[in-house]
Amino acid sequence: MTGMIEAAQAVLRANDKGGYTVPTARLYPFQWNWDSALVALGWVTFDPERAWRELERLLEGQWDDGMVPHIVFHVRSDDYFPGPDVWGTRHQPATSGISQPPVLATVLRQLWEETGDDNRAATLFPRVLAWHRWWAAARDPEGGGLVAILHPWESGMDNSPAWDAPLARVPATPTTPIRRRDTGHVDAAMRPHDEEYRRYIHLVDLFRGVGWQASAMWRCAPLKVADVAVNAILYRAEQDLLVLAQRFGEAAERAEIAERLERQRNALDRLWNGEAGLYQSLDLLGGERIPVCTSGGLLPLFARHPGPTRAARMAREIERWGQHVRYLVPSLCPSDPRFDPKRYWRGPVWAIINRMIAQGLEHYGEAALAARIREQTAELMWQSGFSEYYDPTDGGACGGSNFSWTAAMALCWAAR
Ligand code: 9WN
Repeated sequence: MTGMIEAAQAVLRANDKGGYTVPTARLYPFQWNWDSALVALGWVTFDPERAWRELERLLEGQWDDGMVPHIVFHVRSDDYFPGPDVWGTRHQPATSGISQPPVLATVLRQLWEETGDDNRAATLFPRVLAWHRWWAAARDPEGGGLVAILHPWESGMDNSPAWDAPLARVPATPTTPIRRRDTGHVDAAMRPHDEEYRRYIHLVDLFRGVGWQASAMWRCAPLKVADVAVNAILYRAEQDLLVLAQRFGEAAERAEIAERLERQRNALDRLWNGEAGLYQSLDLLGGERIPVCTSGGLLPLFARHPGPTRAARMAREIERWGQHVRYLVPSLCPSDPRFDPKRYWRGPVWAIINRMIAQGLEHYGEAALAARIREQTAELMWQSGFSEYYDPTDGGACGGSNFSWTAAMALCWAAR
Protein backbone atom coordinates (compact mmCIF):
# COMPACT_ATOMS: atom_id res chain seq x y z
CA MET A 1 0.00 0.00 0.00
CA THR A 2 2.84 2.41 0.83
CA GLY A 3 4.20 2.00 -2.70
CA MET A 4 0.80 2.84 -4.14
CA ILE A 5 0.45 5.97 -1.99
CA GLU A 6 3.89 7.25 -2.91
CA ALA A 7 3.29 6.59 -6.58
CA ALA A 8 -0.07 8.38 -6.47
CA GLN A 9 1.42 11.40 -4.72
CA ALA A 10 4.17 11.49 -7.35
CA VAL A 11 1.54 11.63 -10.12
CA LEU A 12 -0.13 14.66 -8.53
CA ARG A 13 3.20 16.40 -8.01
CA ALA A 14 4.23 15.75 -11.60
CA ASN A 15 0.91 17.11 -12.91
CA ASP A 16 1.03 20.17 -10.64
CA LYS A 17 1.45 23.27 -12.81
CA GLY A 18 1.51 25.79 -9.97
CA GLY A 19 -1.59 25.56 -7.83
CA TYR A 20 -3.61 23.62 -10.37
CA THR A 21 -3.27 20.03 -11.54
CA VAL A 22 -3.59 19.02 -15.19
CA PRO A 23 -5.51 15.74 -15.70
CA THR A 24 -2.44 14.30 -17.44
CA ALA A 25 0.52 15.69 -19.39
CA ARG A 26 -0.02 16.60 -23.09
CA LEU A 27 -3.49 15.03 -23.64
CA TYR A 28 -5.11 17.54 -21.23
CA PRO A 29 -2.70 20.46 -20.59
CA PHE A 30 -5.14 22.78 -18.74
CA GLN A 31 -7.27 22.85 -15.59
CA TRP A 32 -10.51 20.87 -15.90
CA ASN A 33 -13.42 21.53 -13.58
CA TRP A 34 -14.53 18.24 -12.03
CA ASP A 35 -11.05 16.75 -12.40
CA SER A 36 -9.63 19.51 -10.20
CA ALA A 37 -12.31 19.27 -7.56
CA LEU A 38 -11.84 15.50 -7.26
CA VAL A 39 -8.06 15.82 -7.37
CA ALA A 40 -8.25 18.16 -4.36
CA LEU A 41 -9.53 15.14 -2.41
CA GLY A 42 -6.22 13.47 -3.19
CA TRP A 43 -4.12 16.53 -2.30
CA VAL A 44 -5.86 16.97 1.04
CA THR A 45 -4.56 13.59 2.22
CA PHE A 46 -0.94 14.83 2.18
CA ASP A 47 -0.88 18.59 1.47
CA PRO A 48 -4.04 20.41 2.66
CA GLU A 49 -2.71 23.83 1.64
CA ARG A 50 -2.27 22.59 -1.91
CA ALA A 51 -5.79 21.13 -1.91
CA TRP A 52 -7.28 24.57 -1.14
CA ARG A 53 -5.17 26.19 -3.87
CA GLU A 54 -6.65 23.77 -6.41
CA LEU A 55 -10.16 25.06 -5.72
CA GLU A 56 -9.06 28.69 -5.62
CA ARG A 57 -7.34 28.42 -8.97
CA LEU A 58 -10.36 26.71 -10.51
CA LEU A 59 -12.55 29.58 -9.34
CA GLU A 60 -10.24 32.08 -11.08
CA GLY A 61 -12.16 30.92 -14.12
CA GLN A 62 -15.63 31.61 -12.67
CA TRP A 63 -17.79 33.94 -14.79
CA ASP A 64 -19.74 36.94 -13.48
CA ASP A 65 -22.99 35.00 -13.93
CA GLY A 66 -21.69 32.28 -11.58
CA MET A 67 -20.80 29.65 -14.19
CA VAL A 68 -17.67 27.64 -13.42
CA PRO A 69 -16.31 26.64 -16.83
CA HIS A 70 -15.24 23.15 -17.73
CA ILE A 71 -11.72 24.25 -18.72
CA VAL A 72 -9.53 27.10 -17.46
CA PHE A 73 -6.73 27.81 -19.94
CA HIS A 74 -4.12 29.20 -17.55
CA VAL A 75 -1.38 28.84 -20.17
CA ARG A 76 -1.22 28.39 -23.93
CA SER A 77 -0.67 24.93 -25.39
CA ASP A 78 -1.08 23.42 -28.84
CA ASP A 79 -1.51 19.96 -27.37
CA TYR A 80 -5.31 20.25 -27.04
CA PHE A 81 -8.15 21.01 -29.43
CA PRO A 82 -10.35 23.04 -29.12
CA GLY A 83 -8.18 25.68 -27.49
CA PRO A 84 -9.16 29.18 -26.28
CA ASP A 85 -9.31 30.70 -29.78
CA VAL A 86 -12.03 28.27 -30.82
CA TRP A 87 -14.05 28.91 -27.66
CA GLY A 88 -13.73 32.66 -28.10
CA THR A 89 -15.01 33.55 -24.63
CA ARG A 90 -14.08 36.89 -23.17
CA HIS A 91 -13.03 35.83 -19.66
CA GLN A 92 -9.55 36.37 -18.24
CA PRO A 93 -7.97 33.86 -17.68
CA ALA A 94 -9.30 32.28 -20.87
CA THR A 95 -11.92 29.59 -20.34
CA SER A 96 -14.29 27.36 -22.23
CA GLY A 97 -17.94 28.46 -22.35
CA ILE A 98 -19.71 25.45 -20.85
CA SER A 99 -19.63 23.75 -17.46
CA GLN A 100 -19.11 20.28 -15.98
CA PRO A 101 -20.60 18.05 -13.23
CA PRO A 102 -20.86 20.15 -10.04
CA VAL A 103 -18.89 18.08 -7.53
CA LEU A 104 -17.32 21.23 -6.07
CA ALA A 105 -19.67 21.81 -3.11
CA THR A 106 -19.22 18.22 -1.96
CA VAL A 107 -15.45 18.61 -2.16
CA LEU A 108 -15.53 21.99 -0.39
CA ARG A 109 -17.48 20.47 2.48
CA GLN A 110 -14.98 17.62 2.80
CA LEU A 111 -11.97 19.94 2.72
CA TRP A 112 -13.56 22.15 5.36
CA GLU A 113 -14.40 19.21 7.62
CA GLU A 114 -10.94 17.71 7.25
CA THR A 115 -8.87 20.86 7.62
CA GLY A 116 -11.15 23.00 9.82
CA ASP A 117 -10.14 26.01 7.72
CA ASP A 118 -13.14 28.29 8.34
CA ASN A 119 -11.65 31.29 6.56
CA ARG A 120 -11.13 29.55 3.29
CA ALA A 121 -14.44 27.74 3.40
CA ALA A 122 -16.22 31.02 4.18
CA THR A 123 -14.55 32.68 1.18
CA LEU A 124 -15.39 29.90 -1.23
CA PHE A 125 -18.95 29.22 -0.02
CA PRO A 126 -20.59 32.20 -1.81
CA ARG A 127 -18.72 31.38 -5.02
CA VAL A 128 -20.08 27.84 -5.05
CA LEU A 129 -23.54 29.09 -4.12
CA ALA A 130 -23.35 31.41 -7.14
CA TRP A 131 -22.54 28.43 -9.35
CA HIS A 132 -25.55 26.48 -8.07
CA ARG A 133 -27.73 29.53 -8.76
CA TRP A 134 -26.33 29.58 -12.28
CA TRP A 135 -27.38 25.95 -12.83
CA ALA A 136 -30.89 26.78 -11.70
CA ALA A 137 -31.23 30.02 -13.68
CA ALA A 138 -29.34 29.14 -16.87
CA ARG A 139 -30.08 25.45 -17.16
CA ASP A 140 -33.51 25.10 -15.58
CA PRO A 141 -35.12 28.43 -16.50
CA GLU A 142 -38.62 27.01 -16.12
CA GLY A 143 -37.82 25.79 -12.60
CA GLY A 144 -38.89 22.16 -13.09
CA GLY A 145 -36.08 20.86 -10.88
CA LEU A 146 -33.89 19.16 -13.51
CA VAL A 147 -30.95 21.02 -15.05
CA ALA A 148 -30.00 20.47 -18.67
CA ILE A 149 -26.64 20.04 -20.33
CA LEU A 150 -26.32 21.73 -23.72
CA HIS A 151 -23.15 19.92 -24.80
CA PRO A 152 -22.05 16.29 -24.18
CA TRP A 153 -18.80 17.65 -22.69
CA GLU A 154 -20.84 19.17 -19.86
CA SER A 155 -21.76 15.67 -18.69
CA GLY A 156 -18.08 14.73 -18.35
CA MET A 157 -19.09 11.52 -20.17
CA ASP A 158 -18.53 12.82 -23.67
CA ASN A 159 -19.43 9.99 -26.03
CA SER A 160 -21.81 8.00 -23.84
CA PRO A 161 -24.30 6.05 -25.97
CA ALA A 162 -26.95 8.03 -24.07
CA TRP A 163 -26.08 11.00 -26.32
CA ASP A 164 -26.30 9.10 -29.62
CA ALA A 165 -29.94 10.02 -30.31
CA PRO A 166 -29.90 13.63 -29.03
CA LEU A 167 -26.53 14.28 -30.71
CA ALA A 168 -27.85 12.96 -34.03
CA ARG A 169 -30.03 16.11 -34.20
CA VAL A 170 -26.93 18.31 -34.04
CA PRO A 171 -25.54 19.06 -37.51
CA ALA A 172 -22.07 17.64 -38.18
CA THR A 173 -21.11 20.83 -40.01
CA PRO A 174 -18.80 22.99 -37.90
CA THR A 175 -17.36 26.16 -39.40
CA THR A 176 -14.18 25.71 -37.35
CA PRO A 177 -11.84 23.19 -39.00
CA ILE A 178 -11.29 20.13 -36.80
CA ARG A 179 -7.67 19.67 -35.78
CA ARG A 180 -7.87 16.79 -33.35
CA ARG A 181 -4.89 16.47 -31.03
CA ASP A 182 -6.18 13.70 -28.72
CA THR A 183 -5.66 10.93 -31.28
CA GLY A 184 -2.02 11.98 -31.62
CA HIS A 185 -1.54 11.27 -27.90
CA VAL A 186 -3.58 8.08 -27.39
CA ASP A 187 -4.97 5.20 -29.48
CA ALA A 188 -7.84 6.47 -31.68
CA ALA A 189 -9.80 3.27 -30.90
CA MET A 190 -10.12 4.53 -27.30
CA ARG A 191 -11.46 7.98 -28.21
CA PRO A 192 -14.70 9.37 -29.70
CA HIS A 193 -15.16 9.18 -33.50
CA ASP A 194 -14.55 12.13 -35.88
CA GLU A 195 -18.27 12.33 -36.58
CA GLU A 196 -18.91 13.02 -32.88
CA TYR A 197 -16.18 15.66 -32.86
CA ARG A 198 -17.82 17.46 -35.80
CA ARG A 199 -21.04 17.72 -33.80
CA TYR A 200 -19.19 18.77 -30.62
CA ILE A 201 -17.49 21.61 -32.51
CA HIS A 202 -20.69 22.59 -34.31
CA LEU A 203 -22.19 23.24 -30.85
CA VAL A 204 -19.17 25.32 -29.83
CA ASP A 205 -19.47 27.38 -33.06
CA LEU A 206 -23.18 27.90 -32.46
CA PHE A 207 -22.78 29.08 -28.85
CA ARG A 208 -19.80 31.29 -29.69
CA GLY A 209 -22.07 32.86 -32.30
CA VAL A 210 -24.50 34.00 -29.58
CA GLY A 211 -21.65 35.32 -27.42
CA TRP A 212 -21.95 32.56 -24.78
CA GLN A 213 -24.92 34.37 -23.34
CA ALA A 214 -26.87 31.90 -21.17
CA SER A 215 -30.43 32.73 -22.25
CA ALA A 216 -29.46 32.90 -25.93
CA MET A 217 -27.72 29.53 -25.64
CA TRP A 218 -30.84 28.07 -24.05
CA ARG A 219 -32.98 29.34 -26.93
CA CYS A 220 -30.76 28.09 -29.75
CA ALA A 221 -29.46 24.80 -28.28
CA PRO A 222 -30.18 21.80 -30.52
CA LEU A 223 -29.23 19.46 -27.66
CA LYS A 224 -30.87 19.69 -24.24
CA VAL A 225 -30.59 16.71 -21.95
CA ALA A 226 -31.42 16.36 -18.25
CA ASP A 227 -28.37 14.21 -17.67
CA VAL A 228 -28.85 11.79 -14.81
CA ALA A 229 -25.25 12.07 -13.58
CA VAL A 230 -25.16 15.87 -13.52
CA ASN A 231 -28.53 16.04 -11.78
CA ALA A 232 -27.58 13.39 -9.21
CA ILE A 233 -24.25 15.09 -8.50
CA LEU A 234 -26.01 18.45 -8.17
CA TYR A 235 -28.58 17.01 -5.79
CA ARG A 236 -25.79 15.65 -3.61
CA ALA A 237 -23.87 18.93 -3.91
CA GLU A 238 -26.90 20.95 -2.76
CA GLN A 239 -27.10 18.78 0.38
CA ASP A 240 -23.45 19.52 1.11
CA LEU A 241 -23.92 23.20 0.32
CA LEU A 242 -26.78 23.30 2.83
CA VAL A 243 -24.44 21.99 5.52
CA LEU A 244 -21.93 24.71 4.61
CA ALA A 245 -24.73 27.29 4.64
CA GLN A 246 -25.57 26.32 8.20
CA ARG A 247 -22.14 27.55 9.19
CA PHE A 248 -21.35 30.24 6.61
CA GLY A 249 -24.66 31.33 5.07
CA GLU A 250 -27.69 33.47 5.85
CA ALA A 251 -31.14 32.12 6.70
CA ALA A 252 -32.45 33.21 3.30
CA GLU A 253 -29.69 31.26 1.56
CA ARG A 254 -30.50 28.15 3.56
CA ALA A 255 -34.16 28.48 2.61
CA GLU A 256 -33.23 28.93 -1.05
CA ILE A 257 -31.05 25.80 -1.09
CA ALA A 258 -33.69 23.76 0.77
CA GLU A 259 -36.29 24.84 -1.80
CA ARG A 260 -34.10 23.75 -4.69
CA LEU A 261 -33.46 20.43 -2.97
CA GLU A 262 -37.17 19.79 -2.62
CA ARG A 263 -37.75 20.50 -6.33
CA GLN A 264 -34.79 18.36 -7.35
CA ARG A 265 -35.86 15.43 -5.18
CA ASN A 266 -39.28 15.30 -6.85
CA ALA A 267 -37.89 15.85 -10.32
CA LEU A 268 -35.20 13.16 -10.03
CA ASP A 269 -38.02 10.66 -9.52
CA ARG A 270 -38.94 11.15 -13.17
CA LEU A 271 -35.59 9.63 -14.13
CA TRP A 272 -36.18 6.30 -12.36
CA ASN A 273 -36.78 3.32 -14.64
CA GLY A 274 -38.13 0.47 -12.52
CA GLU A 275 -37.75 -2.13 -15.27
CA ALA A 276 -34.11 -1.26 -15.90
CA GLY A 277 -33.35 -0.97 -12.17
CA LEU A 278 -31.59 2.38 -12.44
CA TYR A 279 -32.09 6.02 -13.38
CA GLN A 280 -31.85 7.36 -16.94
CA SER A 281 -31.40 10.74 -18.56
CA LEU A 282 -34.25 12.68 -20.12
CA ASP A 283 -34.06 14.08 -23.64
CA LEU A 284 -35.76 17.44 -23.13
CA LEU A 285 -36.17 18.19 -26.83
CA GLY A 286 -37.38 14.70 -27.76
CA GLY A 287 -39.46 14.62 -24.56
CA GLU A 288 -38.48 11.05 -23.69
CA ARG A 289 -36.37 9.17 -21.20
CA ILE A 290 -33.21 7.92 -22.91
CA PRO A 291 -33.37 4.11 -22.75
CA VAL A 292 -29.67 3.50 -22.14
CA CYS A 293 -28.24 2.00 -18.92
CA THR A 294 -25.04 3.80 -17.96
CA SER A 295 -22.95 3.99 -14.80
CA GLY A 296 -24.17 7.60 -14.57
CA GLY A 297 -27.61 6.13 -13.86
CA LEU A 298 -26.21 4.62 -10.66
CA LEU A 299 -24.99 7.95 -9.26
CA PRO A 300 -28.32 8.70 -7.53
CA LEU A 301 -26.93 6.22 -4.96
CA PHE A 302 -24.14 8.71 -4.27
CA ALA A 303 -26.78 11.44 -4.14
CA ARG A 304 -28.80 9.45 -1.58
CA HIS A 305 -31.92 9.86 -3.64
CA PRO A 306 -33.43 6.35 -3.85
CA GLY A 307 -35.36 4.75 -1.02
CA PRO A 308 -34.03 1.43 0.33
CA THR A 309 -36.02 -0.80 -2.04
CA ARG A 310 -34.79 1.04 -5.12
CA ALA A 311 -31.24 1.14 -3.80
CA ALA A 312 -31.27 -2.64 -3.30
CA ARG A 313 -32.63 -3.08 -6.84
CA MET A 314 -29.75 -0.94 -8.15
CA ALA A 315 -27.21 -2.99 -6.19
CA ARG A 316 -28.54 -6.23 -7.72
CA GLU A 317 -28.31 -4.60 -11.17
CA ILE A 318 -24.65 -3.80 -10.57
CA GLU A 319 -24.07 -7.42 -9.55
CA ARG A 320 -25.78 -8.55 -12.73
CA TRP A 321 -23.39 -6.37 -14.77
CA GLY A 322 -20.59 -8.03 -12.82
CA GLN A 323 -21.53 -11.42 -14.26
CA HIS A 324 -20.53 -10.16 -17.72
CA VAL A 325 -17.27 -8.35 -16.93
CA ARG A 326 -14.32 -9.01 -14.68
CA TYR A 327 -14.10 -5.47 -13.26
CA LEU A 328 -16.93 -3.29 -12.00
CA VAL A 329 -18.37 -0.77 -12.82
CA PRO A 330 -18.46 -0.57 -16.63
CA SER A 331 -19.74 2.77 -17.96
CA LEU A 332 -22.37 0.98 -20.06
CA CYS A 333 -24.43 -2.12 -19.25
CA PRO A 334 -22.24 -4.89 -20.73
CA SER A 335 -25.19 -6.66 -22.38
CA ASP A 336 -26.00 -3.53 -24.42
CA PRO A 337 -25.02 -4.22 -28.07
CA ARG A 338 -23.15 -0.87 -28.11
CA PHE A 339 -20.89 -1.96 -25.23
CA ASP A 340 -17.30 -1.30 -26.26
CA PRO A 341 -14.81 -2.11 -23.48
CA LYS A 342 -12.11 0.27 -24.74
CA ARG A 343 -13.89 3.26 -26.24
CA TYR A 344 -14.05 6.07 -23.72
CA TRP A 345 -17.50 6.35 -22.08
CA ARG A 346 -19.01 3.44 -24.01
CA GLY A 347 -17.90 0.64 -21.68
CA PRO A 348 -14.67 1.28 -19.74
CA VAL A 349 -14.33 1.60 -15.95
CA TRP A 350 -13.54 4.98 -14.34
CA ALA A 351 -12.12 5.13 -10.81
CA ILE A 352 -13.93 8.40 -9.96
CA ILE A 353 -17.31 6.91 -10.81
CA ASN A 354 -16.48 3.73 -8.91
CA ARG A 355 -15.71 5.70 -5.80
CA MET A 356 -18.97 7.63 -5.94
CA ILE A 357 -20.99 4.46 -6.53
CA ALA A 358 -19.17 2.63 -3.72
CA GLN A 359 -19.78 5.54 -1.33
CA GLY A 360 -23.45 5.39 -2.23
CA LEU A 361 -23.63 1.63 -1.72
CA GLU A 362 -22.02 1.96 1.71
CA HIS A 363 -24.64 4.49 2.68
CA TYR A 364 -27.35 1.97 1.84
CA GLY A 365 -25.68 -0.85 3.79
CA GLU A 366 -24.40 -2.68 0.70
CA ALA A 367 -20.97 -3.02 2.29
CA ALA A 368 -19.91 -6.21 0.49
CA LEU A 369 -20.61 -4.83 -2.98
CA ALA A 370 -18.95 -1.52 -2.08
CA ALA A 371 -15.86 -3.42 -0.90
CA ARG A 372 -15.80 -5.47 -4.08
CA ILE A 373 -15.81 -2.31 -6.21
CA ARG A 374 -13.08 -0.76 -4.09
CA GLU A 375 -10.88 -3.87 -4.23
CA GLN A 376 -11.33 -4.28 -7.96
CA THR A 377 -10.45 -0.62 -8.52
CA ALA A 378 -7.26 -1.07 -6.49
CA GLU A 379 -6.45 -4.18 -8.51
CA LEU A 380 -6.83 -2.21 -11.74
CA MET A 381 -4.42 0.41 -10.42
CA TRP A 382 -1.84 -2.19 -9.38
CA GLN A 383 -2.11 -4.00 -12.65
CA SER A 384 -2.38 -1.11 -15.11
CA GLY A 385 -1.17 2.00 -13.27
CA PHE A 386 -3.13 5.20 -12.73
CA SER A 387 -4.79 5.12 -16.12
CA GLU A 388 -7.47 7.49 -17.30
CA TYR A 389 -9.83 4.48 -17.49
CA TYR A 390 -9.71 0.69 -17.79
CA ASP A 391 -11.08 -2.13 -19.93
CA PRO A 392 -13.60 -3.93 -17.67
CA THR A 393 -13.06 -7.26 -19.43
CA ASP A 394 -9.30 -7.64 -18.98
CA GLY A 395 -8.29 -4.68 -16.80
CA GLY A 396 -6.11 -3.18 -19.52
CA ALA A 397 -4.97 0.46 -19.32
CA CYS A 398 -6.91 2.89 -21.55
CA GLY A 399 -6.53 6.54 -22.51
CA GLY A 400 -3.92 8.73 -20.82
CA SER A 401 -1.49 7.39 -18.21
CA ASN A 402 -0.36 8.93 -14.89
CA PHE A 403 -3.83 10.37 -14.60
CA SER A 404 -4.49 12.78 -11.75
CA TRP A 405 -8.01 11.88 -10.70
CA THR A 406 -7.26 8.17 -10.74
CA ALA A 407 -4.23 8.75 -8.50
CA ALA A 408 -6.37 11.00 -6.28
CA MET A 409 -8.95 8.23 -5.85
CA ALA A 410 -6.15 5.86 -4.75
CA LEU A 411 -5.12 8.41 -2.13
CA CYS A 412 -8.52 9.13 -0.70
CA TRP A 413 -9.49 5.47 -0.71
CA ALA A 414 -6.28 4.66 1.17
CA ALA A 415 -6.93 7.44 3.69
CA ARG A 416 -10.32 6.10 4.79
C1 9WN B 1 -13.53 17.28 -22.86
C2 9WN B 1 -10.31 15.75 -18.55
C3 9WN B 1 -11.64 15.51 -19.22
C4 9WN B 1 -12.69 14.96 -18.24
C5 9WN B 1 -13.94 14.45 -18.94
C6 9WN B 1 -13.52 13.49 -20.04
C7 9WN B 1 -12.56 14.18 -21.01
C8 9WN B 1 -12.53 16.16 -22.52
C9 9WN B 1 -12.00 15.55 -23.79
O1 9WN B 1 -11.42 14.62 -20.31
O2 9WN B 1 -13.23 15.25 -21.66
O3 9WN B 1 -13.86 17.95 -21.69
O4 9WN B 1 -11.39 16.27 -24.56
O5 9WN B 1 -12.21 14.35 -24.04
O6 9WN B 1 -14.62 12.98 -20.71
O7 9WN B 1 -14.78 13.80 -18.03
O8 9WN B 1 -13.07 15.95 -17.34
O9 9WN B 1 -9.90 14.59 -17.85
